[in-house]
Amino acid sequence: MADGDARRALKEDLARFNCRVHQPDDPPLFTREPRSDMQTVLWCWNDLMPLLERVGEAIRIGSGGQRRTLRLANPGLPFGTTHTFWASIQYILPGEVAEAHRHTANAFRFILRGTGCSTTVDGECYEMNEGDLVLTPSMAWHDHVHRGAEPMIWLDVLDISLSRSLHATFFEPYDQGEMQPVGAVPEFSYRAFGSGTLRSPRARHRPGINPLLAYPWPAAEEALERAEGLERDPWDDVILEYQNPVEGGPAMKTLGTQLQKLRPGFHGRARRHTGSKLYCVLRGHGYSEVDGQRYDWGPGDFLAVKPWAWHAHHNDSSEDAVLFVVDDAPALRALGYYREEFQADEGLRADGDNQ
Ligand code: 1HN
Repeated sequence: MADGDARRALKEDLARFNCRVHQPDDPPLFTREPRSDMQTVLWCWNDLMPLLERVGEAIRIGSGGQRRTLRLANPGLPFGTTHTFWASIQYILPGEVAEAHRHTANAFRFILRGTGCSTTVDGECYEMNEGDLVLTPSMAWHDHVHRGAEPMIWLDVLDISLSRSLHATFFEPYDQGEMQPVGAVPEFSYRAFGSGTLRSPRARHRPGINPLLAYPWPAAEEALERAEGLERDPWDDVILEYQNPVEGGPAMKTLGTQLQKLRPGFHGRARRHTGSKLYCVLRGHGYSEVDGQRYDWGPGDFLAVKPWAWHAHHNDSSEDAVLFVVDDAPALRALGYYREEFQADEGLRADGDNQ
C-alpha cells in the first residue's frame, strides 16, 4: 500500500471518533473466493463410542434444560462443527429426562442407536427410532424422556453459530415442570402431513412454516430405494432431500438434510459450493476426496467439509453406503450467497447462482 504510512498516521485520531480506514496490515477485505478457518475433519465412531460412554459416566443431566452431548468441535473454529451449525451426539440413559426448554436456534435430531425414547415438540409426542429425523424449529418447546433399557444415541444439529453471529440468541428453560404437557393426538403433524402426497382438506398450516415435525425412517428408506430407479447422479449417485411437504423446498429454513446412497463401484465427480456440510455414515464403507486428501469412512463416522472445498465420494466396496447429509445451503440460498461448481466430464461447469 503506497499510502501505508498516511493510513497508519490516521489510525489513532480516527479511532477516537470510532472510525477507521483500512490499515496496511489488515487482512484483505475481499478475497477472490471463499476462505474459511473451518477445517475439513473426520471423526471416527471407534473414537467416539468410548468417549460417549465416558461422558455418560462422568456427566449427570441437571435441571434447567441441560443436555449430555458430545460436541463435534472443529479445530479451526472457536466453537461449532462448522461456522454455521453445531453437531453433537446426545447420549441419554434409561430413565433420564432431558428437561423442556426452547431456543432461537433451529434444531433437529437424527436417531443413530437405541429405542424407547420419545421427544415432545410443542406438545406433540414422537417415539424416536433408528433413522428417524425429528425437527425442533426455532422457539419450539422440546424435552426428551428415555423409557427404554439401553442408552439412546442421536445426532443433534443446531444452527447455533448462525444465530449467534446474527446476535439473535434466546434461550428459555420451561418453568412449569420437567416436561411440557403432551397433546391429545400423538404425532399429530405426521398423521396430518406425513404422507407428503395425501392430506386432509381441513389440515391447516401457517404459510412459510413447515408443519411436519417428523420424518420416520421406513418411509425415507423406501423413497431412497425407489430413487435408485432414477438416472444416476454423477456427483451423488442417489440423493434425496427432506422436504416441506406442503410448500416444497427444504424441511428447515436454514439447514438442509439429505439421504444419500452410494452404490458399489460408484466413483463420483467433484463439486464445490459455498457453505459447509456434514456427512454422517449410516451404513457401508467408502471414501471421500476433499481438496486432494482422502478420507476413508465407515458406519458411525462423521465428515465435515469446509466451504468451497472440492469434494467427491467413492464406494469401492461390494455393499451400498448410506449417508445422512446436513448442510447450510437453505440459509445461503435465502441470502443469495449460494454458489456451486461441478467437475463435469468435459471439465469445469461453473453455475453462478443455483437458486
Ligand atoms: C440442545 O438444546 C439439545 O434440546 C441438544 O436436545 C443439543 C447442543 C447445544 C446446545 C443446545 C436438545 C444441544 C442443545
